[in-house]
Amino acid sequence: MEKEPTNLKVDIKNGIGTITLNRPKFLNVFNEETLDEFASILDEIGRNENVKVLVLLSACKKAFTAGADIKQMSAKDREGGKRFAQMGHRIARKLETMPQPVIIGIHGYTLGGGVEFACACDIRIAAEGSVFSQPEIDIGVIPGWGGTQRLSRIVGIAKAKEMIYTGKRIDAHEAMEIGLVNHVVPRENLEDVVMALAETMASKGKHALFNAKRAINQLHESFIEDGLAFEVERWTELFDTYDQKEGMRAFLEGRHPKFEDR
Ligand code: DAK
Repeated sequence: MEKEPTNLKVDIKNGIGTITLNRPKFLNVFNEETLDEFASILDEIGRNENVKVLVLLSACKKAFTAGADIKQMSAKDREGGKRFAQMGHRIARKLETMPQPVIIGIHGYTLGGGVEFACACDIRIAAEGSVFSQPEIDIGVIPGWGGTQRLSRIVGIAKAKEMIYTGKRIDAHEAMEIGLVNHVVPRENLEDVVMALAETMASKGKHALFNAKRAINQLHESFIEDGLAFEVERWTELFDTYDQKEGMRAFLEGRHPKFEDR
């Protein structure tokens, strides 16, 4: 890392990278400095051969994040606004396309850009009491970091339209009902549940894990035929790996596989 991040904490252990948003005084809102830090850390983790799973958490008691920094945004002209939108877009795209699956552990307010980043992650786990909304309509804009596209795909067009057109808040249970989050857990268990899931995923073979993410994402990237063809290619590629042979052999021998990431 060129410069130590000031608004985020990073930890890498046992194949799991953890990024913790750490601007609690400002409800973890994303200003340009935080977006820049986030982007470089994601680039580094994406390249890190030792990280199999990425986890996102928040060190702010009250919020995962209150979204983009409205103060900073309000001072922007058209060009500045565009640059701000592009910075957020790049981060969401990095989360979505980096090789490692990303698990996000959410508590408290997760608003605007926070929901948009969450939608770019692979698995969302929410604590009881979490509050979600796309409130941009209330500040005269629309979700600008991919929310119109990704939220609609995840919860369906009708629910996404209702959230985006009204800016209404939903709680963790409604978020679960509409498919926005995978699980709702007590606040005090959030980090443990997220880390246990990350450990389970990190115990799998890296190539299979990464190819599964690429193949599933491809469904969103193109028409279904292309997705299926892409899945076949990813599947075929795995037959060149040791882990595929070990995995199938172990199954036939009735034992647990010992994956070696090759
Ligand atoms: N930006 C800047 N400051 C914020 C903030 C935000 N998003 N949210 C909260 N704060 C600040 C408050 O102004 C307050 O500052 P001080 O007065 O202490 O200086 C401090 O954080 C604590 O907030 P509150 O006093 O309001 O605390 P409460 O517990 O009463 O309420 C709240 C917490 C999160 C419910 C409330 O603060 C709130 O509703 N905040 C606004 C949340 C929001 O609207 N978020 C969405 C942001 S928009 C685009 C690019 C990007 C976007 C869209 C378009 N293009 C260029 C196309 C993206 C947008 C967003 O994410």
